[in-house]
Amino acid sequence: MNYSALPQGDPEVFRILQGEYQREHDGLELIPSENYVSEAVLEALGTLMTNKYSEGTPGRRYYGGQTYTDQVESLAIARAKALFNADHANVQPLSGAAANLCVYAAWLELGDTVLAMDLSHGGHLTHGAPVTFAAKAFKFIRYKMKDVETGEIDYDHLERLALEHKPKIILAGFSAYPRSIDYPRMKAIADKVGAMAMADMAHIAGLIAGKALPNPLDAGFHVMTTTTHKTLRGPRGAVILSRGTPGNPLRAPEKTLENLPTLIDRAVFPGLQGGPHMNKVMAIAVALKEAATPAFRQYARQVLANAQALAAQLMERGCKLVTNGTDNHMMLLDTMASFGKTGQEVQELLDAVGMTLNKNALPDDPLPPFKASGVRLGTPAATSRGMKEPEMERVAGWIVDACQGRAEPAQIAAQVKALCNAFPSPSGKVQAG
Ligand code: DSN
Repeated sequence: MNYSALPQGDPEVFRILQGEYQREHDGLELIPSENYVSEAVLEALGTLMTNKYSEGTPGRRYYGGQTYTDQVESLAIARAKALFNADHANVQPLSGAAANLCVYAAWLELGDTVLAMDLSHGGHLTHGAPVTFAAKAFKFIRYKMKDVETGEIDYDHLERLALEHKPKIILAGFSAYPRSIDYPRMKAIADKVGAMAMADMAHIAGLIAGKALPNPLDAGFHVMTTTTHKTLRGPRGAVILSRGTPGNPLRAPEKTLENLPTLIDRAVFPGLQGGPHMNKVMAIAVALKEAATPAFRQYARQVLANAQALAAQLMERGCKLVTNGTDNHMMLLDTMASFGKTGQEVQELLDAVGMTLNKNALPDDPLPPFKASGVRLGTPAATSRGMKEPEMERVAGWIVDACQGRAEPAQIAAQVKALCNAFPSPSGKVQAG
């Protein structure tokens, strides 16, 4: 994009933007939750829609002047519903954490129980980690993998926990789990104990939209939350999708599964948020249109193919992956077992040669999270640049060479930069002029 007002108005900020552009242009992004938005999404995000307050929902706002906010939010809602086969979508949550809290607030009373994946087995902080406010407000019970060598969730134990604790929500979802989830089995357990079935699909929403992975809503889940900026390739934001009958959010409905859409709308506003960010809603609408194209389906398939290739190449070079592979876009590399180095050490080593990933606790990790015994890496961003299996083979080689000290860091860094420059980011350039 060409910038004219910013370089003149605030050269200090523009220099920082140029620095980030260069970092993204020259570096290989392997953090599995990051991606690149298109220039169309970027343009929508940087519009004057940011000027407008629009508390409420389309057609039922508290302030005047809502002709165009209503149009754009209605468009985003319709696109989200069509893409994910949902009865209702709320596109206002400011982030994934806010979206999850809104669902808890919509359905639970203080002290109610949620059954969710253990943080150290791949669950997310917002699924009840003790440091969160949600963990003070609600009671979280945790399920785990049965066997970390296969990654299969222990569904029998999950069912026993559900029967014992009678949770109000059974939550499927993760931020560091490389395997598939048996949604029909989890939904059947939720039905058995009268729980709401909720899926947090933040990491794989783009792969669901691209029909490369199954949709929990098709398996009967009642609610699905997702961020919009990971595999979905939109701006930073979130969407709550649900089954049920959307009603008038100005009236408090009975707490029934049928009323979930209205309960969720009321939990978002006025329950937990104020005015939505309409420039972001506009950018989400653009990203959802892109995600409905055949090209995006091809992208989703290639993300998985690249992850398979990267995992296979790493294991061929002697690396230990948690669960010995992946079914999705990410993998967890056991850096202690593979290189005798902590996750933090490997993160820093690879940062120095232009490859970005994140240290990550492994299942029941004895090390503290700031050191960790592994790293988490994935293929969504590299695939957005057009990289395919041959590039994944080179990436695996550089990771192992850098961690084993088999090549000069400067030499690896030069190769990483040359590869990245040959596959430009879809977010375009940052230029003054
Ligand atoms: N920070 C996101 C991730 O990396 O998985 C989730 O919050």
